[in-house]
Amino acid sequence: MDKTHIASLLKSCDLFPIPQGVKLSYGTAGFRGDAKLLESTVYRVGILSALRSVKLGSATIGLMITASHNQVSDNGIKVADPSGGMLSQEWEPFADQIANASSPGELVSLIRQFMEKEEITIGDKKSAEVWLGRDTRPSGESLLRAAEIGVSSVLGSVAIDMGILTTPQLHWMVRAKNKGLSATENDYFENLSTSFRCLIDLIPVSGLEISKLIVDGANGVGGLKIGELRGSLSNLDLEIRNTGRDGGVLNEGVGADFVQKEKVVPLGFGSNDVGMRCASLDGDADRLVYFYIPSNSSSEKVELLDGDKILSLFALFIKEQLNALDDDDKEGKHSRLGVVQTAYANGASTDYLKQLGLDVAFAKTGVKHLHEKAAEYDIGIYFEANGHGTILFSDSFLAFLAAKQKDLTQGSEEHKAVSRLVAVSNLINQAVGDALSGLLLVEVILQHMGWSVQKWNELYKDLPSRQIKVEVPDRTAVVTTSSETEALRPLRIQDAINAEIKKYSRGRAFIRPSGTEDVVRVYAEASTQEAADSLAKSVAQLVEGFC
Ligand code: 16G
Ligand code: MG
Repeated sequence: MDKTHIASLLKSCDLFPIPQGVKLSYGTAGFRGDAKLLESTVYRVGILSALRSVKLGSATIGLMITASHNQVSDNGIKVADPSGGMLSQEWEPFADQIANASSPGELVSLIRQFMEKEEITIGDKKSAEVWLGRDTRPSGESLLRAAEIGVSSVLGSVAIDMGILTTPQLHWMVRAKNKGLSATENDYFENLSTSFRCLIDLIPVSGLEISKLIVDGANGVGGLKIGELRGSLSNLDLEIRNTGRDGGVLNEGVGADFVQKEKVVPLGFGSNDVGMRCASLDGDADRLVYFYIPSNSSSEKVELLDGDKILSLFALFIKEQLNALDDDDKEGKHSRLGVVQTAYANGASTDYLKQLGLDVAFAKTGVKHLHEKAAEYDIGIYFEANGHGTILFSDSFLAFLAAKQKDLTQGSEEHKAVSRLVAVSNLINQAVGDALSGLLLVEVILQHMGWSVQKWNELYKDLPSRQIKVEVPDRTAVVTTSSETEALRPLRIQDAINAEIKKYSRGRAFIRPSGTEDVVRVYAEASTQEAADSLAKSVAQLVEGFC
């Protein structure tokens, strides 16, 4: 960096003083916190993303301003790499360092050291491009300006404001752009509606009565965008509630996170909706859950179809298509199918998937870990119970399908199965979990099977479970195995947990330090709700005793 560049950095840095006493960390979902305290962080992540683009030969980087399912006064920022996936974990420590640098001088010196280590040089030409997206939070606009100033303070870097988007839209657009494809928001919508139509046309029985789907948009960007898409989805009767236009507050008593955690009806839904198929999106539309209000319910409770149930439905459908391929391919030479869950997956879902004969792998909590694991398969389906997930297709499998599609006789069962798989790979977001594309795939599969939401729910019955958070002096005292199913530290705590689990029929429990809050999380399940509650409570007491 030459002197003029340093001077310009120091000047722009002065605009965004760092708040006192705040320690920031680039966690599983980027930086998050009270929006009022985030300007300096967003500005600095703007610098980081420009440097990342320079480092990767001017590839386009994405910057998303969102705090997802958090309250509306929070905001956050995360970086999308050129593949459309999450920022490489190797750069996370640098993100932490610059976000916490206490003075402009320290910031500049950290950047200089990092550029030297990474061999990043900045020339005069345009050398970096960063695409910025934001959700509907009111604080998004001023944070966007901070990000733009951050990006532009790196010479030759260009920031492009892509407007209000869902998180998965921005990831999709960044991926498409770097693959040399058309990457506008319109292209995204067109891609969804074309592949959806293609799958609908391949449904074996026609003329089915299709009931209405009611979508809870969490008063956020997801409801807005699905509204824009609705016109081009002729085969879907869609009603959208909680769009944010009727005075509702983002994520307050609504949305996927609320419905999944509380298992109660979101605001805007009630007794008139008994038995209807309903879906909830989260605040930035990268999570999706389904639910219905049971007819015998006198309380607010809903029947929840969470990420595990969506995963099971997807797995069943994909497996059915693979089975229709000829014998040679059934052996899985080209089509290794795997599913990835976390320790939070309900035990009944794992049993169900195994009983389908599927290879079930476990990854650490956090999208990036599941995504990485799923990418090891030709078709890797991953989901967190909270509703974040997608299906990844390997390039070699897609090439295999394309060749088959050409060779096979049109209209044959095998040709149809191949065409369905190709359409799914186009529909479902390859960059990151996407509530909009996930919802369209669920709808197609239900129509394909001729199933109601109740019928889908019967695939298996969830084991009762309970989650508790425990505040401890230092959550890092808990260290787990890579799949988070067992605690390695504090020493001997796992033996004590195992002794508790043994007391319960179908008992299972684990502990892990949260990646987003200063707590240790406890998860327990067992054959009855009372037993799950009691197991969770005794494990929580062990955590308090050992930590
Ligand atoms: C973040 C993660 C989510 C994970 C959650 C766990 C992303 C985009 N989001 O929201 O996948 O389930 O953190 O939170 O990776 P916890 O560590 O506090 O339990
Ligand atoms: Mg989200």
